[in-house]
Amino acid sequence: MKTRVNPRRVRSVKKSDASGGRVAYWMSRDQRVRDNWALLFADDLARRHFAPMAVVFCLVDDFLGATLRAYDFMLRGLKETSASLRAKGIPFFLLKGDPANEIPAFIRANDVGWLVTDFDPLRIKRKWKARVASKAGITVYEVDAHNVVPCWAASPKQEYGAYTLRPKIHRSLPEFLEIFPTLRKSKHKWPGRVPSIDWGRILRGLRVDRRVEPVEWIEPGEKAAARALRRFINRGLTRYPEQRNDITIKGQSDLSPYIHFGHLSAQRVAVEAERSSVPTRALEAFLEELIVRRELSDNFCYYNSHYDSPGGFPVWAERTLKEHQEDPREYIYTLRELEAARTHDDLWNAAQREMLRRGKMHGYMRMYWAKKILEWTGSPAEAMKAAIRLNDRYELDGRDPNGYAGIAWSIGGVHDRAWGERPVFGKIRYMSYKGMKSKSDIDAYIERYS
Ligand code: FAD
Ligand code: FO1
Repeated sequence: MKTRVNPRRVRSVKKSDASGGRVAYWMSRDQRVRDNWALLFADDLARRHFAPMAVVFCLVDDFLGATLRAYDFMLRGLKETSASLRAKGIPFFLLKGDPANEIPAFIRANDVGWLVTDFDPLRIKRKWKARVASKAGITVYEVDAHNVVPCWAASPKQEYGAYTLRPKIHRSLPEFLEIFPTLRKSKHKWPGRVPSIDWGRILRGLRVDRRVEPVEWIEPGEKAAARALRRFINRGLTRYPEQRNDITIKGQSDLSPYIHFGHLSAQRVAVEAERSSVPTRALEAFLEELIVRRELSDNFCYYNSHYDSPGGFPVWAERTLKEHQEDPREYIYTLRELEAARTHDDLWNAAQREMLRRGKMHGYMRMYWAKKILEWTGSPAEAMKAAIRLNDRYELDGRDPNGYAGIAWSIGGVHDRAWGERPVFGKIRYMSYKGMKSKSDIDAYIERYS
């Protein structure tokens, strides 16, 4: 089919020779209009079949422990996206409930002949998609609109670490790190009424934990994301290598909430960064995180079904942690104590408070934060559960493959190698308070989050 989307970004989840009808893009991970390969593919498909096209989003109340903080950010972004779609003549439908029921019902009620979905390696999404595909009775496509190099094209298996995935990614960049075509105005009008959406009522009606409040420091949505990108490229990118690990300043891009919810395409970030005149060293350091590290997380979650438990650890790590399972723990904290930042370690408490208040802990602190949870709980399994629970409850960018991979790296040596053996950690890389103190002005950081 003539399409402006590289066919290697598209897979058919389900083939059916039933044809005719309309095209629907079931938007989930990539909640944006611009730079969205799934939307572009759905548009091409609709044109080829002279069919109307609509976007549908299915809202659930209980997504991986998300609280009001995450839903407020997401729904405000979706509201903007629905308005941008309307401006292109594309209707946006907001459904509520189990996608396995709501999406097939939408397909039947609206004579949908083709369904396009966006790729997501998380277990819950793959389950949703499989159940929809089995009930839909029509052709279902999956488009990787999140990664620069589609997950399945980058590698056919779980990679050991960044060092094994990097060459495969770099080899594919000339083909995939391309400029996005623009989305044209929809050609075939969707027949019938499109219900208006009362966003206030939707947010009020959500059965979510409202004790974790929205944050004020970041504005959701595509337009705010584009401004944040521009600001970072103009002012932060040049000093990224030196400053990204300095916990006392804003040396990171702060783009992860936008990338997580799909308000901003990582490929757009890479294209704009490459266009800027920043020194190569800064550009390379940034693209290593933005593309290699991030796409390594999708690789891990896609190919390792135990991405959120010790079952996903490499053999050497599982063995060493088992050997040290009975080592005495000098400190043991409950989830409640950790959540309330009530430990003996003032640096760790400050990081926990940054997560509680800001909803985005500094990247360098996240490693120390998770590793201490391994040190202060009864087992790696308990540590994983506590770290994931807190990360997915408070982080704006939580509930993301980056989080599961980051926590598995910290606690279970995923994508890392063995280090000097010590109590509790065995050969898992250790990070000490002293080491943090020697690298950063931890007093300033502690002061800010005291
Ligand atoms: P920048 O340093 O500006 O990086 C830009 C982008 O590159 C990020 O938005 C992200 O997409 C990518 N990136 C940077 N560092 C990493 C990394 N280590 N792994 C994967 N991608 C990376 N990231 C999340 O998006 N959600 C999480 O829930 C999350 N939890 C983490 C938990 C632990 C224990 C660890 C060690 C890391 C975690 N990370 C998570 C990865 C990383 O810390 C964040 O992506 C980063 O801090 C986000 O801030 P930023 O966008 O300002 O980063
Ligand atoms: N995706 C959906 O399709 N429906 C939802 O109701 C939904 C809620 C949600 C809440 C918090 C959050 O962080 C993500 C949420 N997502 C939802 C998924 C999200 O768009 C991403 O696809 C994954 O979290 C990242 O893989």
